Amino acid sequence: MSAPVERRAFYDRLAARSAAPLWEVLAQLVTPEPRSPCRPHRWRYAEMRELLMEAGRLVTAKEAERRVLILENPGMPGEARITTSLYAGLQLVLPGEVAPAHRHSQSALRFVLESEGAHTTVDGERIPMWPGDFIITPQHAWHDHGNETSAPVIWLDGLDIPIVKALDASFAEHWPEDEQPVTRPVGHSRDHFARGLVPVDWKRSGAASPVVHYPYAEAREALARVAATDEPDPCLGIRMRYVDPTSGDWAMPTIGPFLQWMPAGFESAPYRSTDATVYVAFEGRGRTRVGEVEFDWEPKDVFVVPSWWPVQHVVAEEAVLFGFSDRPVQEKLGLFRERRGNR
Ligand code: 1HN
Repeated sequence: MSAPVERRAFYDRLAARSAAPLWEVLAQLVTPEPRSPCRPHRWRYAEMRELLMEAGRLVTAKEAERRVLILENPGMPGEARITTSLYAGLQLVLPGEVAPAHRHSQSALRFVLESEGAHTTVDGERIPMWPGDFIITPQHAWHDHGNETSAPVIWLDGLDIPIVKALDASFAEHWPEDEQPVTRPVGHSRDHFARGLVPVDWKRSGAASPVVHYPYAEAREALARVAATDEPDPCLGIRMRYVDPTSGDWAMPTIGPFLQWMPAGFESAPYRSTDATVYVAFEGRGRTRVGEVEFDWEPKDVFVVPSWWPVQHVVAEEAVLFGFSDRPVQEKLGLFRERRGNR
């Protein structure tokens, strides 16, 4: 019997014992650098918005529980992933609708794209949603969404679904009514934790920032003021991360959100990092090259950069990008790496 045939027969006997030869797969398991099925991709907001409105005619928010179009990475179709570790979707709540209250192990972020004052309620705090607001739904926080305005509300959801799935740690439950009771005034979490003071005996209970609402008006002013004094990073412009003010750590344990300001005419130097990153072009216009792939973007377009793919932006109009990745996880595991320039 020739060696390959003998080996094949041996592998079959291994498989029958739920075993396999490492030497056949080692090179795919331990790669010299990240090799991901994730692909660079851009979703045009104008196209996605039309599809979302069509979804609005086909299914109610209540029937759907969450009326969301999942942004599926084209390299991983059917897997509800935008990167290997993260989920993203576009959610619509029409005037008069409620997305019913539930809670789960997965953490969520919302980045508001269109709203005239619709709301989400997180653990009894009703949060008014305005364009550019960043909102956290920590793990196991009760949350429902509502729209008592006359305009649709649309936001980008980012969740750590693939991380929780990889760890088989998912629990979820429904609140007995559509909406949870509002037990805290508007601004409650900001009043307690985002003004440089915290209640003296407060003890952390969850893993996320106790601040659940980061309004765009404040963030945008901070970016503008910092940009007026600081030199933009050649790769990242003025990039600032959303922080838990009580710890200085990322605002969420599994997802690292940030804003990135870049002036008109800015051409970023090549940059790569191990955290595949989802971007929303919230203000401005430009083009981004990711390896050999290039796309232009305008307000509210979403794009994704896979792990270790070199990225470069060319900014036509002063831009603010919102972004998020699994960087907090990678940092805590000692896995995060970045490389600046063309090395
Ligand atoms: C979820 O709870 C929301 O609360 C959105 O808006 C998307 C995707 C999977 C699982 C839970 C929301 C979700 C989700």
